[in-house]
Amino acid sequence: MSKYAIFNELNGENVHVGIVRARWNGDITHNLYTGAVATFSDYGVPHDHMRKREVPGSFELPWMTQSLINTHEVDVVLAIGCLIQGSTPHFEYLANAVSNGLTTVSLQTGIPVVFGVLTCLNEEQARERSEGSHNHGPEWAKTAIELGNMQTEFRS
Ligand code: RBF
Repeated sequence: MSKYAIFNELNGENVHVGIVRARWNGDITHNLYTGAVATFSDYGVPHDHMRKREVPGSFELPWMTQSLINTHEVDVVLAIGCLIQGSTPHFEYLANAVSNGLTTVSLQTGIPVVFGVLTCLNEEQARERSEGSHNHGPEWAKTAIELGNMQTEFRS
């Protein structure tokens, strides 16, 4: 039995997606991002339906997500970041702010937001979740396609 979501057939050709990547822990978020973009393409999301943005760190993800939504050019946003616990409580503050921020943006705008933020105790955990067949980027992209299609149905 898989603990991960099973996806039914996905077709991304009508989905407009925003993809926001935080540059902190940049090797990790780069892998997550490239895995996600490749999967969007594999499932038919045209390149000109992808709005790509970068921000310095995860704390900035909610604001950029909201800004993309305000353009009315996206049906769904995938926000990608990687928080790695340090020796201060900063990690908890950031993780709370980012998860609450993305939830608030999604519920206040009515546009689905995919939580593509790894919260890891160390770099090894982050690598495990962003490399090879364990890369979470592709799975988040599939989630975004499913939700983007639902969103366009609600609108029509
Ligand atoms: N941003 C991340 O995306 N991941 C992190 O692990 C991370 N750790 C941080 C630790 C400290 C002590 C500070 C000051 C910032 C960190 N940030 C991290 C950056 C944060 O998300 C944001 O970009 C900056 O605080 C500027 O608003």
